[in-house]
Amino acid sequence: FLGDVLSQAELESSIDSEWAGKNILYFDETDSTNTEIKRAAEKDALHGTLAVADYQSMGKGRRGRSWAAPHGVGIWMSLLLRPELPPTCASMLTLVAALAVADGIREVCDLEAKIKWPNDIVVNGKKVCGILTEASMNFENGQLDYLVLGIGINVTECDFPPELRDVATSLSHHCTSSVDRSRLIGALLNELEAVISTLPSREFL
Ligand code: BT5
Repeated sequence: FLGDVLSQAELESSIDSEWAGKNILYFDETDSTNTEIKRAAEKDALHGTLAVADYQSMGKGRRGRSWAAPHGVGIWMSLLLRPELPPTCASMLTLVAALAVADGIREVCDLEAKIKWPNDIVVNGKKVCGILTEASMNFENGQLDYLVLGIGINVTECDFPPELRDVATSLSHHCTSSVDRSRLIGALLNELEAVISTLPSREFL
C-alpha cells in the first residue's frame, strides 16, 4: 500500500476553515506536535495555529505515557487555542473535540466511530484516536493563557508494536476507500471550529 503524501502545500489546499489551521506548521519529523505548539505559543503564535507532523519521535499521551506515531501512517496534529474560556471549562475541550473528531471520521470514512470517555475514539472496540489537551495558565490574572489540543489518529498503520496489537487499530483497516490524511484534517478542522464556537465564554459565567 502506498500512503498519501503529507506536505505544507497539500495541507494548505485541503484546509478551508475560518480560523483553525490558518497558520500551518508542517514537519516531516518532530518530537511532538503538542511541544511544537507550546514553543510557537511562547513566541506569540495566533489562536488557530496548527502543527502537523508526518512522524513524531516523542509522541505524548496523558500522564507521561507515550503515543506511537510512526512515519507516514497517521495524523499527528495539534491546534493552538487562545479561548475566552474559564479555566474550569478547559476539560470540556477534550470532550467536544472527541465529538468533532468522531463526526469527521464518520463523515469522511463512513465508519461507526465511538467515543470512549474521556479522550479516546474507538472503531470496532479498538482505539483509533487519542486526544491530549494541555493548558497553560497565566498566574497573574488567573485565566487560561492558551490550550493545546493534540489529536493522534492511526490512519494506515498496520504494524503496531506487540503491546498495542490487541488494543489499537487504524481507519484504513475498516474503511473500504483509501483515506487521504490532508482531506481528513480539513474536515476535522471544520468540525472542530463548529464545536469550539459552542463553548461558553468567560464573560458569561
Ligand atoms: C492519549 O493518551 O490517547 C493521547 C494521545 C495524543 C496523541 C497526539 S498525536 C499529536 C499530539 N502530539 C503528541 O505528542 N500527542 C498528541 P492516553 O489516553 O494516555 O493513551 C496512551 C496509551 O495509548 C498508551 O499508553 C498506549 O497504551 C496507547 N497507545 C499508544 N500509542 C497508540 C496508538 N498509536 N494507537 C492506539 N493506542 C496507542
